[in-house]
Amino acid sequence: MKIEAITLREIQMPLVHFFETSFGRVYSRRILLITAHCDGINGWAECVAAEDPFYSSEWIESAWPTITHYLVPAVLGRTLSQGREAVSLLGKIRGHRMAKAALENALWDAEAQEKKQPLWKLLGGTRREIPCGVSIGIQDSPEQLLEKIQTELAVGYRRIKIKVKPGWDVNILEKVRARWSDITLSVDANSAYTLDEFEHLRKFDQFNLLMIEQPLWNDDLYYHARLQKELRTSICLDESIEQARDAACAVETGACKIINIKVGRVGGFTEAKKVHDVCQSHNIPVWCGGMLESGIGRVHNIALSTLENFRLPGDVSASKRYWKEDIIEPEVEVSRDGLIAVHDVPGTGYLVREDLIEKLTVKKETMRKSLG
Ligand code: OSB
Ligand code: MG
Repeated sequence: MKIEAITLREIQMPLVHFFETSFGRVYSRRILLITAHCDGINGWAECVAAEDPFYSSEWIESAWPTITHYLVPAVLGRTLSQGREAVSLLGKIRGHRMAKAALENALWDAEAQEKKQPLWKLLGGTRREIPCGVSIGIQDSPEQLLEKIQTELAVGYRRIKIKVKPGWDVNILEKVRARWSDITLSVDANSAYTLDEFEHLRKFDQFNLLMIEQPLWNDDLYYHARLQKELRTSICLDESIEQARDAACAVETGACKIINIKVGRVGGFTEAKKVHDVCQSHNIPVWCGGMLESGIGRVHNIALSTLENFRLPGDVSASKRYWKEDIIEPEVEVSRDGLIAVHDVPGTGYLVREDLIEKLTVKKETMRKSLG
C-alpha cells in the first residue's frame, strides 16, 4: 500500500454524561482522527491524547503538530506492505506514543482492508467474544454513584470499576459493598496517592477488589513494588506501562499482578502486542483500557481485545454509554451477558460515518506527497 496522503481532523463530541477522575471532569471530547489514504483505501484511527496533559504529557494540541511536522513526513509517499513497518520509520522520534499509535493504527486498518482480512485476525486474535466492564467516574454524590452502578449491572456488564481519590474511596467502597457484596469490583486511582498513604491503602484490602489500578505516580514502578508487598489486593498498572520493557520490569520486580493495555499509551498495535506477549509469558493477565474513545478508537480496542491473554473484562463498553450518536455503523453494542461479538468480516467490521464526521469537524488538514 502506497501512502498517498494523510488527513488529520479534530471533531468535537459532547459526552452523554460527564466523566470525572482524580484529575478533573470532562463534559465534552475533542477527538483527533487520522485517515491514511492508500491506493483508494482509507485507513482510519483515533489519537487518544486528551484535551489536557493530565493523564499523560501528550494532549491534542501536542499530538497534532507532532504528527504533521514529524510523523507524516516519515511515512508519506512510502509503500509499505504492513502497518507495523511504520514503527521503525517513526523510531527516530522520542516519546509521543499516542501520536505515533494513531498513525500506525490507521495503517493497520488500511492493511486489513487491503488484505480483506478482519483486523482482529491480522493482530493475531483468537477470541470471538470480548468480556466487557465499565469505568464509572466520580459522581456528585454517593447516591448518584450507586444508581449508576445499578444501571450498568442491569445492562449486563461483568465488572464495575470506580474511580477513587482521597476523600472518595473507603467511604464509598463501604456503601458499594454494603449493597453488592459479591460483584466483580475494582478501583482506579489515576495516581492519586503517595507513600504517606500506605496505611490508608491497606484498608482497600477489606473490599475483595479484583484490583487497584495505578495507585501511585504515573512514572513509577519501584514504589508500586513496595506497595504490592504490603497489599493483598492486586495492583494493576496503567500509566506506568509505556512499552513492553516497562511491563517486563514491572512483572520482574513485583510492581503489579495485572496490566491494563491501552494501545495509544504504548505507541500502537505493534507495541501493544509485545506488552501482551510479555505478560502472557509471565502469566500476568491483561485487559484493554479505554480513553473515552469515539467508535473509531473503540473498534480498534475491540480488535486488540481478541488476543488470547486479554483474560479480564476491559473498559470497552457500548457506544451509547458515551455518545448520543457514534461515528461508526453499526454502533458498538454489548449483549445482555456483557459481551461484544467479533465477526469474520474484513477490516474492523464497522463502517465509518464520513458524513457525520464532516459535520462534527472543527479543523482539518490533508498532507500529500508533492509531485517530483
Ligand atoms: O485511567 O483508565 C483510565 C478515561 C480517561 C483517561 C484515563 C482513564 C479513563 C477511564 C475510562 O477509566 C475508560 C473508558 O470508559 O473509556
Ligand atoms: Mg486507568
